[in-house]
Amino acid sequence: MNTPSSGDRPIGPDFSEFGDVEKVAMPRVQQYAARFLAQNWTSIPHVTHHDEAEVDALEAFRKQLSVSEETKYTPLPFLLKAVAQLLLEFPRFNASLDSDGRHLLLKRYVHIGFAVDTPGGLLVPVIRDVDQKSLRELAEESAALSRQAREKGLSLAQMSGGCFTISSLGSIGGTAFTPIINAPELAILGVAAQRWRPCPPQDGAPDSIDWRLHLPLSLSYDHRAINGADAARFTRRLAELLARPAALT
Ligand code: CAO
Repeated sequence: MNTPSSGDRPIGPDFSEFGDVEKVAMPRVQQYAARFLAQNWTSIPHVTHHDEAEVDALEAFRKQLSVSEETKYTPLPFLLKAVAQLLLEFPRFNASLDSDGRHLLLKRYVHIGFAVDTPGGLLVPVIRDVDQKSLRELAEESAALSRQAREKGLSLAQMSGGCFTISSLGSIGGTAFTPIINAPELAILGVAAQRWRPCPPQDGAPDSIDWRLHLPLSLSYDHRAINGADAARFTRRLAELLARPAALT
């Protein structure tokens, strides 16, 4: 039962008036993330732009690669590879706001973080120089970092220096969400679960339907530095790159 003592001031209602309550400690990672997320959510003017990519070819290609090679390919390494290319094409997404409020600091390196759901809370390992790594290297490094995050945790150095973050909830589900920007980064890509949708046939044949696989994309950006048109161009180009997966190796 939660009975506040002197010095233990409740910040909300005393729920014990309504029934039994158990007080449990939040894991340290969660406590740290809570402070960081609250600060970012309240200090950054977020907008989330939603789009989707057709990924039939990507799905077939990654399954074929997973069979022919020993490495397992999920959509994540393809996203890392495509986003790395986009960060070079759209330098504003690979930047931070200068503290003087009048400049952008454009980064000449491409380090990308990705959110990992661990029993203790959310961790974000950063893969360095993603633009210089092969698809296979990215598949292996992201799998190794996810495993380490869940089993042993990560050092601060492994979670520092990111330019952009990817948060993929695709293996769990959902249609879209609003990821919170990982400051001092300016944007974060949320990915939900891919799903088959009926579409008009590409050859225009009447009375027929094509089923195509769609990957939902949710791009949150800092509106102080990035405009909606930039975000729409970014996700459209991402969809183009994901539609030609063989070029992403
Ligand atoms: N749609 C459908 N299936 C997907 C998918 C998507 N968008 N993305 C991945 N999958 C599939 C994978 O292909 C794999 O299936 P197969 O074994 O059949 O190939 C399965 O889901 C499991 O994938 P995974 O989770 O092991 O690997 P991953 O590379 O897709 O993701 C990681 C790794 C670390 C991103 C993920 O495990 C994770 O922790 N996600 C949660 C991140 C999170 O909590 N974000 C929220 C932050 S905001 O609060």
